[in-house]
Amino acid sequence: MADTNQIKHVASPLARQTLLDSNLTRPVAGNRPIKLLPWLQVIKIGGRVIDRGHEAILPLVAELRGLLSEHRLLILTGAGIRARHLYSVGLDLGLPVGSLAPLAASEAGQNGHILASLLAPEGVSYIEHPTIASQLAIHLSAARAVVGSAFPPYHHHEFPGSRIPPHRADTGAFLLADALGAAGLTIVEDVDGFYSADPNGADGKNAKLIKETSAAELAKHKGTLPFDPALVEVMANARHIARVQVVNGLIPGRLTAALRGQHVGTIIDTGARQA
Ligand code: GWN
Ligand code: ATP
Repeated sequence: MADTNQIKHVASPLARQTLLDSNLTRPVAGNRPIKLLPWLQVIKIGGRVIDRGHEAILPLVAELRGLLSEHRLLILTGAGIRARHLYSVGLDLGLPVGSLAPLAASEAGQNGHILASLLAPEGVSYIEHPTIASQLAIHLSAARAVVGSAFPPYHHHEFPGSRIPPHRADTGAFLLADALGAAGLTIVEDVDGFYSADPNGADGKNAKLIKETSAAELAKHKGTLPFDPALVEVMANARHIARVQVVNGLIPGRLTAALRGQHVGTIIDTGARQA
């Protein structure tokens, strides 16, 4: 019975804390997490790029193929136009946000399956969410890159603050890149970067490309963004990813240049600080 006593009295600096008081938990939980895959480059491909079909997809696939000798990649895909359609049908039927989240996520997954099929000759496969969660390293030991869904698998746990799932592909890609301590995250869009206003909107002609910004500035931006607003909130609490570059995936060479450290789109400074 002495053993049972030992287990009951296992020493832990948090054993007597509530976990709710950050002043008490900080000495134990306030340090920086380790980087799990510090050599990994994460690329989020916008669903709207894939929606354009072969004219946009094939040059991008050729570019990704060319990057494989330089980088080890986690390529994550967004949901695009099919998710917009899904939201409109689902909202019309009154579906709750927790039902819409997995339905939209499945569209992101489909785009990933499409991209992975085209990269299959290079040894690239689509890997499932549970595989990303627990077997990413072994898959990246077997191949230079893998493809997955950028959507976070929140399902019925999606936050009920709005009717459209707030945590979508950009947020999911950032959460993963930051959690893995990746070398970088590049977001591939169908526009040159973040503009003062939607370049495809009514006042598009007057929109100006903003080449450098920060999560704090984006949080104050009044108009629309080319990514989920939740991404900005998550960036403010980043632990590793200090900068994200948003680039145009319709212009060959931009993604390659970004991964070589060149400034070819909008660079966003996140809230990540060296501890
Ligand atoms: O189905 O394309 O993973 O990688 O959020 O869950 O809705 O699932 O509910 O491993 O677990 O549709 O079936 O689908 O996109 O998410 O996957 O083909 O349980 O490989 O079965 O966390 O792919 O899918 O949609 O990503 O984003 O079977 Mo799909 Mo997605 Mo596949 Mo995944 Mo969700 Mo699984 Mo999951 Mo569900
Ligand atoms: P998914 O999230 O499904 O992957 P995506 O990222 O490819 O989709 P959107 O989320 O629609 O696509 O974001 C890209 C679009 O955002 C652009 O086509 C552009 O019209 C629009 N946009 C809105 N506001 C801005 C802005 N301030 N600057 C640049 N683009 C903007």
